[in-house]
Parts: sequence; C-alpha cells; structure tokens
Amino acid sequence: MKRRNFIKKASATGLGLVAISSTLISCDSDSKSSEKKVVPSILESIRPLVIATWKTDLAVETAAAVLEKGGSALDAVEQGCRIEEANEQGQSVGKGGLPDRDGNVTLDACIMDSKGNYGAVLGVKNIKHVISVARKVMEDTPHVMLVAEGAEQFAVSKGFEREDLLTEASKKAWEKWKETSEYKPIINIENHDTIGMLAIDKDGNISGACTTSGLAYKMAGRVGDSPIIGGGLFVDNEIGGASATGLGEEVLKTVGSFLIVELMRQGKSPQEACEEAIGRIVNKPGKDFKDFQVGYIAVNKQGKTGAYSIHEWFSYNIYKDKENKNIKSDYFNKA
Ligand code: SD4
Repeated sequence: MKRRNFIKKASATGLGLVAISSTLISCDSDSKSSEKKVVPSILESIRPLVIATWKTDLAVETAAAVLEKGGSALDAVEQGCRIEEANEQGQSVGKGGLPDRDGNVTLDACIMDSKGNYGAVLGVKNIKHVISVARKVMEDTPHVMLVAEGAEQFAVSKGFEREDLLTEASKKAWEKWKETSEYKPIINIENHDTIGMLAIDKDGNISGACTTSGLAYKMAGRVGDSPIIGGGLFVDNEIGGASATGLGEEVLKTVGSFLIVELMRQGKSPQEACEEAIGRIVNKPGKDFKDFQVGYIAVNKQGKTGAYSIHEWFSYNIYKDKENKNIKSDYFNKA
C-alpha cells in the first residue's frame, strides 16, 4: 500500500463504542479460581491459535504443538519464544543477538498470562532464555521486573546457565559497524527479528510473550518496548492481546500494545486496532517515519487476528488449524 493511501486509511478509523467483552464471558462459579472462563458456545468457535511477528515458523510450530497436546497458552508462548532465543542465526533475539555499541549482548523479555500476571527482565547479559527468566520473575517473585545484574543473578539462582551470547558472526558485524563513527542504532529489516507471540489455548485463554536483543548497537543501558507492559506486549484475557516489533521508542510513546487492546475493548477488530495504533505514530505532526519500522500483531477473544506495520517489509506468522489436526504455519506479507 502506498504511504498516502495508508495514512488515509489509518486516520479514517474512528473509535467504536460497542462493548464486546461482557456478553462473551461468564464466571465459572464452581471453580475456586477467580479466572473467567469462556462460555461453551463461544469456545466452539475458538481453536488453538498462535500468531507471532516475522517469519518464525519453527517457533510458531513449537507453540502450536504445545497447544495441540492440550498445553496452556502460557506454556506455548514460552516454548515458542525459546526457539528463537536459541537460534543463533536470528540476530535480534537471544544467542547471536547483535550487541550494544560496547560489544555486549543484552536481552529484554516479558511474558503475560491469562490472569493478567506479568513478568519481565531488562538488559540481561549471559543468559539465553530470558523469556523463561521473565516467567520465573512472574511466578516466583512478588515483583514484575528485574534488570541487568540482578536479573542475571536471579536467573543463575534458578538454575539458568551463563554463556557467552556474542557469536562470531555478530562480533564481526559489530566490528564492521565500529568502523563508522556515526551513532545510529539499527532496526533489523530482515525477516527475522524480535519475536512477539500471542496464543489462545483450548480453554480460550490468552497469553503472550516478547523477547529481543533490542536495537543493534544501542547505547549501553538502552531498553526498548519489548519488556514493557503495554508497550511491546499486552494481554487482557477478556478482550485479547497485542505485541509489537520495530523501533521501541515509538511504540512506547504511544503505549502501542495497550492501546490496541483498549481499542478492541471499544469494539474495534484486531486489524482496525493495529491500523489505528500505527496511525497514532505516523500521524504525529512532522513525523518522518521513512527510516524506522513498527509492526503490530493482535488477536481478540474470538480468535480473530490482525497485523499492520508502517512499511511493507513486515511479516507475521500464524497458526490456526480449523481441523485441529495438522500442525501448519503460514506466512503472510503485510497486506
Ligand atoms: C526494541 N522493539 O528494542 C525492539 C526491537 C525490535 O524489530 O523489535 N526490532 O525497540
């Protein structure tokens, strides 16, 4: 879509006033858990579903396999994200991530469950599976965020192993970058990037996760949107979830993922909500967005999905098997 058309489309979306959540949800009064359950008639229309940013086939298939076996959405997103964290070819997540400008790989991650719990780690060195550390923060501490050395120490205390995250390929790329004197942190524009993942399990519960090494050659200590609740990820089990990839500073300034969930609460479809969130970025007066990218994915409680980005080189990966049989992942370019 040409930028002019896109702007027209994004700015044409107004706020809907239809409240959808309360009619779709009932409280399970027999359950001791305070978690709300979807009524069966709605459940029938929901199949296990996974959606993730970029071309992350194996991650999506792994998450889908967890759901197919009856696992929870929370387990699915964690297991899916771990695939990318272990993939050394992906240079913006986990091991092999491009370092900051001092040559240190620092990782950010967060996770949110269907009860509205949240855990995150920021600026962590030497630990590959930060998504699992974020889950431990959520489940095993009274806190929601741990940063840097504290997060690393916590991870080690939970049995995570320290390892060097800087691969030869990423070191070479960093050394080449150092030859320039310009400070211009880079957003990866290939089909492999920060992974944000949302899943719905067989009970209709939604969870999400997001993991990244952030901007390549960032300033030491810089943190983007990915581990920040409402920025890189937000889930409300009554409404849906959203996740972001791209220039975190722009996502944070518009609280993008929270915005998308709130727009869905007001009646927008996931697609409309993603488009409006992108519109909030590009329609700021004087905003020159040709040099940066932001992309969103979203899912609502009914299993409808949406995705939208500033530029056309965004992609996302979705698994939705209507037959509930074969594991299959599809890859779409932005419409
Ligand atoms: C950040 N949002 O740290 C991340 C980077 C990213 O595609 O998503 N790159 O700002």
